[in-house]
Amino acid sequence: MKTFKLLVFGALLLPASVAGLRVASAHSFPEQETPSAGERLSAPPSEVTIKFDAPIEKLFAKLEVLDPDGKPETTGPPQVDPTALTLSVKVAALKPGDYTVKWGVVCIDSHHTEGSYVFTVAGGG
Ligand SMILES: [Cu+2]
Repeated sequence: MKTFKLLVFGALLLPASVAGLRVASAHSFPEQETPSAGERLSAPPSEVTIKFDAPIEKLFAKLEVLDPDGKPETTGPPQVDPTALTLSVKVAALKPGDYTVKWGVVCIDSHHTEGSYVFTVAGGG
């Protein structure tokens, strides 16, 4: 009889944890990147912007732009717009080369997502 009760308890717990996982999948992922991943620009951008598909927490938002040597090229802290969907950062005058954008955000239900991508500033001539 004791064993039967334990089995019933276990069967009740399982669907609850599966439902929990479904809720947890509502994370913030990039919807639009400017410059976009793999883009080759003829003129250097003045800022890098990522629009997310779900609101992000301002306090934990990170956005870095690294030059080919891994040196940061941002000229200020990342900004989150009032809709909490867009993260942007100003960058220095970028020389031709490949630049890595690294982002990390926490969505409003506290889940962390992060990623990186590369864009290229084309050389003159
Ligand atoms: Cu989430």
